[in-house]
Amino acid sequence: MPTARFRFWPLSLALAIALTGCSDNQTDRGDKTSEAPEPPEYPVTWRFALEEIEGSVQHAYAEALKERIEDRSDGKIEVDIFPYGSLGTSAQLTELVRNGSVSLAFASPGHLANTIPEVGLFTLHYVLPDDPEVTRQVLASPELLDLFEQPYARENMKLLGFVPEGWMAWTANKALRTPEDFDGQRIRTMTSDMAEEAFRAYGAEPSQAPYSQVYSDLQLRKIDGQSNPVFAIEEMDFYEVQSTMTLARPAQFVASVVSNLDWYNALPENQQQWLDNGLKDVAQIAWETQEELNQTRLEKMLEEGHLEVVRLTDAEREAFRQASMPVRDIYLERTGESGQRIFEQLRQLINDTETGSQGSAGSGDGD
Ligand code: 6CS
Repeated sequence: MPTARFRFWPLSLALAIALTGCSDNQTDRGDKTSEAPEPPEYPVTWRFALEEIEGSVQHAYAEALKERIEDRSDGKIEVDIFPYGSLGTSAQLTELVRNGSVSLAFASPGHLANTIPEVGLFTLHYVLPDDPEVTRQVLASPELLDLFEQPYARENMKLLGFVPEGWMAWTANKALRTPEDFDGQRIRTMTSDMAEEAFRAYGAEPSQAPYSQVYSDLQLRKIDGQSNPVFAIEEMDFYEVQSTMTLARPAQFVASVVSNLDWYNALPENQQQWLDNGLKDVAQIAWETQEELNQTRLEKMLEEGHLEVVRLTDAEREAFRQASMPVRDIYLERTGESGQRIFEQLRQLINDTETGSQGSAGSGDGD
């Protein structure tokens, strides 16, 4: 167990935070009895809950956002970062943001898709393009955020941005070169039904588990494999208890940054701007960070020699792409018109972006 880097104290802190309520935020919009709102008492603290530990892509993003917001607000806003292990599992973090106990949180679609079925889109394989520059542009586009605004708002969350964290890689105790290689493999997925479907389509026996449980389940052989970006496989030490990592580039790991919707809407204008501008500032930094972390940690694992790395050929990937097609129908059945609209518009957005960025960078394995 990666105890040196990861400790899990879900109940105590989560409870303390739930009891003390959300950040010490302003009342200037909520006080309906006074005509001129009281200026907020500064500094105001915003709590930011992460699904990943220190040193991760989410942590680098949160640190960069904290710096920008604290700078832009001249210290009037303080951002407190809670790395994974200090508050709870992804599902618990989503609850904390929905009930207003934390201001900001990461919420990965793989965990969120039971609550917001539309985000199950990001668990589908071979939907996002191969070209990393196109992917970056699509995920950063305001049009994509608009598509998901309502589904998040329905659950009292404000979608603030999508953060790509790199290609998903599969680890197991054998190479996974063909869909048949998945036959009977017990593969851990994130905690939504949609996340399981991608692997069921290959003949695997998927099961859901929180991130914090994956290492011990692999070590105890309760599961045979799992899927995560390379940087995470290294930092969560999964490579210690798996023999082989297969690079099939099936999907980007995409996280979303969210806040409580009422909290966001009640922010004074200047605070909303500090937040919105801070988010814009960090989008590019996040992209560069994930590229760097995925590359350097791949090199580190290769150097340590624990793990065999298998890169699939285009023909091998094509077999997985074919096998993954029925999962799109499952997504469309579960999301109805709303999912259909989002799926079609995403494809349109990809086409438009590809047309507009012909001649951009190559496949950028980074995986
Ligand atoms: O596999 C998971 O559950 C997690 N993986 C990453 C890289 N980030 C957060 C998520 O919870």
